Amino acid sequence: MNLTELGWNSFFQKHFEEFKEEGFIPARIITIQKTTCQVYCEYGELSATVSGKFRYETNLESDLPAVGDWVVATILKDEGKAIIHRLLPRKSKFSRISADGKKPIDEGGGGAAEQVISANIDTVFLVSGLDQEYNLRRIERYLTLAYSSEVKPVIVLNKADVCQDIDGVILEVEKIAFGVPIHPVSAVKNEGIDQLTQYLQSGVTVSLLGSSGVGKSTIINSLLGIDRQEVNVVSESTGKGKHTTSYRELIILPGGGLIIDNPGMRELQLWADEDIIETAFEDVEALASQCRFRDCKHDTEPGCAIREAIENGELDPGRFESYMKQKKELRYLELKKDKKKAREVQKKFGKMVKQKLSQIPRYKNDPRTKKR
Ligand SMILES: Nc1nc2c(ncn2[C@@H]2O[C@H](COP(=O)(O)OP(=O)(O)O)[C@@H](O)[C@H]2O)c(=O)[nH]1
Ligand SMILES: [Mg+2]
Ligand SMILES: [Zn+2]
Repeated sequence: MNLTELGWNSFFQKHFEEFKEEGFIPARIITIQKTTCQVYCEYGELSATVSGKFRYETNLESDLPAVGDWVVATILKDEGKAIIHRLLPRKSKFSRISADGKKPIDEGGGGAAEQVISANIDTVFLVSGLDQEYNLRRIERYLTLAYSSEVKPVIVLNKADVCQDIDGVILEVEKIAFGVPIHPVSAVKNEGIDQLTQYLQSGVTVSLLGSSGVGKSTIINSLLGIDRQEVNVVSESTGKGKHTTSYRELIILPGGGLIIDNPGMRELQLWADEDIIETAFEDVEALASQCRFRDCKHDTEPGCAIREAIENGELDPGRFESYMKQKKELRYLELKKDKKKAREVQKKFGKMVKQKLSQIPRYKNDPRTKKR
């Protein structure tokens, strides 16, 4: 397998240079299970684990490998396995708030912890279903995420076969997605899927984002032209003779191009910088700048350009609501992020103190010994 076909380029090459001499090789993460991953490298597909040192030195979940990451690895030739020693810098990434981040710090949660969903993405397909689950506000959320990741978004409206008014929907989506390409498709009927291949040139990585059930896997099957089950569900015998199923998330398409499925995505917890709202809600921000008062809450203030625009039908009240909601959400996240940072500093300091303490020789009845 050629590294360029896997998405390798001068950006990664530059960062890999310092490791080249020492017998390290670059590898790309294609799937992650609990403690092992599958990687692609010049030797093909291998299972890999993160080295103890790497894990120990990493305080943040987001600094560990995610699907799509390029890593610095060594090969254990006899075992046909790889060890991951480092993460190469990411060109782009999608993140959300990790499950751990939902609990407040004083209840043992991690404040707002970042969980990287996928890394080194060139283009993202924001997939929605045109069935009863269709929701313009959700597309807005995914767009905010795409803008904050600096990845080129493409809106894919799947299940066109069950939609009565595709043109109407497209008009509506166009209004919230300035200049973003929109493709209505039907994955089950294999209609419109060929329009998507233009984004999938060799070495280009496309990630699919969308709630579960919108048809991401079906789209991938359709692009592959074969049932993915046959291609990707690899049964591995573990030592105990138990069969586990490894789910490959980064897939190489026959025509070149790499695609990342994101299975198990439930509702989207935004992870973005607060100021991305200016890009995602350019239209609302432009109106807000015309309000009489700079700190207008767009509530009851006189001379509010936003309320005026809503009254005369220029601004969809639903979009305004989304704007206020996302703004509030990201402001809140910003506060939680700071707490998280504080905790990390504490943790690092704690580690240092522990290390120093362990260097002091133990004495009789030393509480450090007793604790064990
Ligand atoms: N009507 C219709 N159903 C679809 C289409 N694409 C997928 N589905 C159905 O939607 C359900 C969820 O599809 P799946 O690919 O598993 O969604 P995922 O969770 O996003 O991967 C399945 O029952 C599919 O058969 C489509 O184009 N039209
Ligand atoms: Mg799926
Ligand atoms: Zn206002």
